[in-house]
Amino acid sequence: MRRIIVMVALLCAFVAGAAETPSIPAETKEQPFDKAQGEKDARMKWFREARFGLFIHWGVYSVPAGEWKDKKDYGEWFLEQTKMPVSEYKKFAKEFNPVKFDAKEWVRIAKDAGMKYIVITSKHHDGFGMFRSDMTDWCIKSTPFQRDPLKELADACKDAGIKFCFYHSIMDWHHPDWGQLRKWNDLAKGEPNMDRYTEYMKGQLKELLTRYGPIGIVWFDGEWEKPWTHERGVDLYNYCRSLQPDTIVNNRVGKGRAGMSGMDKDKGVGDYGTPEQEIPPTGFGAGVDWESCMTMNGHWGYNKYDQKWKSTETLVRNLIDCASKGGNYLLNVGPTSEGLIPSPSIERLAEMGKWMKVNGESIYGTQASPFVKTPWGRCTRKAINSRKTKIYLHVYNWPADGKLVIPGLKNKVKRASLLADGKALKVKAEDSSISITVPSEMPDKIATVIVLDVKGEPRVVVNNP
Ligand code: H79
Repeated sequence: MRRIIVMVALLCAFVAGAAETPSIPAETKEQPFDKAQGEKDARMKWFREARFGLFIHWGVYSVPAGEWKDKKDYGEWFLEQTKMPVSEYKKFAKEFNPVKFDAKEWVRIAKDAGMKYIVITSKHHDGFGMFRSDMTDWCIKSTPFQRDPLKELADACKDAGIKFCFYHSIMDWHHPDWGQLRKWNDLAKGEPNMDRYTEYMKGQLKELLTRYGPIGIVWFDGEWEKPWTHERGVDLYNYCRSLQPDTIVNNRVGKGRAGMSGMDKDKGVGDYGTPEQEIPPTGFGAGVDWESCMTMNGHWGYNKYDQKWKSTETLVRNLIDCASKGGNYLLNVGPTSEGLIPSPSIERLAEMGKWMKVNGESIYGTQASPFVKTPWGRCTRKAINSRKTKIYLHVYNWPADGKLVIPGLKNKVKRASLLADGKALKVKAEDSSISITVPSEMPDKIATVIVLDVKGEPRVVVNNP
């Protein structure tokens, strides 16, 4: 069923003609009530409303901070890329002592940015556990730090009303039983055994899903190597939900992911699609959940040389772009080995928060744009009740003549206003378009949001120019 939905959605996306089209209309077909779908809708509710989350890539790779010998471009893939013997890599754990880590402060930074959930690496591909695990010493217990950062974050999230989630790598370069054993894993003896490995991973997941309170999402990754199979994915999905029935599991638990575009091509498992470092050219229609994860510079894990930061304008517009297509934006930070989020990240998150404080209503709990094309920017919408819809126009290109034209909208517009100050704007219905008189200066250079109050469901002429 899911496979069919995704295929149809992809076909629609293809027909709609990728690059310029911000979204395809969300089709709502009358269907008999489906119990499994109803259960999923209830479980996904917070995720669909949240729209914005913080990704945190933190591990012992933050000690070398991206540099080794004559290269300065490493991140969380340090171990695989340098091919350092695992026995040598272990020294970074001994040097990992993030005494400046302050869970409450990290959660405050996320919350003030307008984020509703935090996904942190409990274990990345190097296998190192950022929590106190009873299953292995290759975890925070072997560092001078000794504290449990995940526990501290889980508690701080609970206090702040933020959903706490973790990223857990399936691939493990350290564990001797991961089926694709690295030559430079000098500590591994004997033949790898995937059944044993799966038991180990389940043991850690049991710790994570029973000791840290309610977990919003289990965010798997590293599923693409051969030893991982569809059957193991199905089993792991069921295992996570047997421990916490309400938890959401991403599609990287299984083998269905179509590369970096992140949606299922076939044999999908998991609750939602995970585009990585890209935002899909169009949405996928109602009922297909997804979240684009992206870095703020060019790395996930901390790299002290990478100062190629995206602008606040780009970051806010990426968030809007995701929302306008019915998806979430999971924005990454890579903290240092001292336990600090880099200040350029903090500054940008604070600026995003300023925009969200004024305009958050146009993001949270919204649905994809009803328009095929919006040349002036992006659009989201929210059904207020069966008779009322709010349409949010996110304007990037301010009209030079002071008239913003919305072609193809058939509904009667009861009111148009600036979201920032609620001031009414003059609306004129023309033949097949609506024209709004706007201030001559663009009030918010990042994106100015105009709200249209319309009667009923949005009705848009398809193929509007
Ligand atoms: O944790 C961050 C990265 O370390 C991790 N995912 C984000 C969230 C990541 N792993 N790999 N990559 C990023 C890039 C890898 C891409 C490839 Fe493949 C792996 C190319 C071929 C195998 C996955 C499977 C993408 C295409 C096919």
